[in-house]
Amino acid sequence: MERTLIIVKPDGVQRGLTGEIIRRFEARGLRIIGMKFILMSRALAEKHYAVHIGKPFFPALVDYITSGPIVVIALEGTNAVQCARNTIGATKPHEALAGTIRGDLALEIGRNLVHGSDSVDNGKLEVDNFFAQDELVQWARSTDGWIFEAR
Ligand code: DAT
Ligand code: MG
Repeated sequence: MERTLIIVKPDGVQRGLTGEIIRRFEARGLRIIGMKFILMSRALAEKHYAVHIGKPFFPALVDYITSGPIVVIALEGTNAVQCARNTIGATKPHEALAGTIRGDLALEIGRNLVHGSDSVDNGKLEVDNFFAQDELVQWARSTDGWIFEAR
């Protein structure tokens, strides 16, 4: 099943929005298979955001994501990557639609609360960057049949 990596960024944790953010993904129907509360090292931040190395905002991005504790969540579900991105909303909060996490709860791009993988391949890679195999739980939810249509 498709996987995506979600991060409640330091502003989400500091603002007490961790539960509200996780609630939206749970309510969407995505299945949690891993979750932990960590500080991201600069090395991991530079790996996670490697695609942005050299851009003017890169130093501030690394400072921000390493500035305090985060919650990292691995989710599984049908079209998990695109569904989670839609729940998160556009990168720039002033462009994010109302009803999305960023559209409801954020104002600025450098404080946009949450990360979600941007492709199916990156979903797999990012889950593996943040979780060891024994930190991921394979489980069947009692509600799976009401969320995933058996085919
Ligand atoms: P997203 O987080 O929506 O996947 P991204 O991968 O393009 O967006 O960029 C990662 C983060 O970097 C983004 O959440 C905020 C920051 N960022 C991206 N573009 C930026 C810009 N033009 N100015 C400032 N920060 C930016
Ligand atoms: Mg991205």
